[in-house]
Amino acid sequence: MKKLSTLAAALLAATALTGLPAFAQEHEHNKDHEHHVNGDANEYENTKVSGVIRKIDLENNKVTIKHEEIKKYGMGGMTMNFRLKSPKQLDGFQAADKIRFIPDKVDGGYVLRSIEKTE
Ligand SMILES: [Cu+2]
Repeated sequence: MKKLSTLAAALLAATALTGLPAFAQEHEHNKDHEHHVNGDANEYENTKVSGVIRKIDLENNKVTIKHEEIKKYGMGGMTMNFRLKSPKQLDGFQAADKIRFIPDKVDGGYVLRSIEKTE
């Protein structure tokens, strides 16, 4: 009990020092501020992303692509893996091909929705 009252006293002292406005401000937080509606159309949903195929791994159903910025996911340029919907997606493709593709996020992973060669 002694500890508690000491703590309470300390809190009171702190409150007295900082004053109440700190509390008030915190509760004035704007309730309506930016609520994002789920399923809101992402303006980059169908944007094609440029990249270069680094490695094709059909056994594991994935492809490594060095890609430019992916605005849909706020992702900068990097090299990363994408899961294939089907190994056939990469028929006629090989490492070092310059491509344009559309990624999708499925179950926390990235999937290659579509892919085409550039030039
Ligand atoms: Cu990435």
